Amino acid sequence: MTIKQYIEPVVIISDVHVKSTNGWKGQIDGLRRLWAAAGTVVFNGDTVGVREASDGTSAEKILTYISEQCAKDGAEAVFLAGNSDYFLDVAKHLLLAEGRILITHGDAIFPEMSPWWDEAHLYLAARDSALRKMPQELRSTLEGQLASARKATAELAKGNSCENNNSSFTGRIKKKLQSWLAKPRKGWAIAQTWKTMPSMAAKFTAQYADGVKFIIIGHTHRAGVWRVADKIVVNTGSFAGFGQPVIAHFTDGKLLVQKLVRRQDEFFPDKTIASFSLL
Ligand SMILES: [Mn+2]
Repeated sequence: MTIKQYIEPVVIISDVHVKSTNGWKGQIDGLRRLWAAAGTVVFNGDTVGVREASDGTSAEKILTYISEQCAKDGAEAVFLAGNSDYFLDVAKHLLLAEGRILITHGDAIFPEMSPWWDEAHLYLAARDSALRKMPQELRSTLEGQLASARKATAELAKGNSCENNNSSFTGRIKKKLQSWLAKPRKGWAIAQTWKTMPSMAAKFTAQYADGVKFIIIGHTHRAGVWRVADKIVVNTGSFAGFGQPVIAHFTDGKLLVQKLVRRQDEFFPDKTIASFSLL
């Protein structure tokens, strides 16, 4: 496998979830301090959640704007696909440090993608079918697993957009009611997912990328660093809502995880909460 040389320091963030409303440029500008000293910024999935913002700007154009802001600050932006922006024509993972660090959004580590989700069972079936259609030797590889996750997400999105177009007013009310009723169950499912996420990430790494020591993900919107057996799991969290994201920072054989502070609409790197030497 060939690994591209990325200019260090490499900064990794996830789940920016750029707003689809007018404030999207300001939101991106508020992140510039995060890559001020970086050579490369990896946006580890769910950077955008919609194909088009309300002002008509496409997801691809929003990414171009992000790339331009990074370039102004001397950093190259690298985008990976998450489950919300599965449609982007970009990779779903990246290996750093001679393959010892795996960066991927994290939806693929759960067979159901988002176990708290109402349609988890549909996704599970779609993922299963995508895997069954794959040549056997590909199924148990990292690439095969990630491809099946992306395929299942795309399958489901296709189904949902038909449903939305045809849904009646009473149908929509019914759906809303159902989602309110499901709230306590959902809260429990999210808490369960947060609990199992480190072990699921470590298991996924051991199964499909065993040479990897560090797996850096996002997706569950809960930031943190965990050691599970011989793997280190880093979750960089999310910028959506009241999320408390962190950044991972790789340079000179050292991996740091840094807290961020938010002042109004701007994020600034703060205390280092974990540091690892890969040398
Ligand atoms: Mn996600």
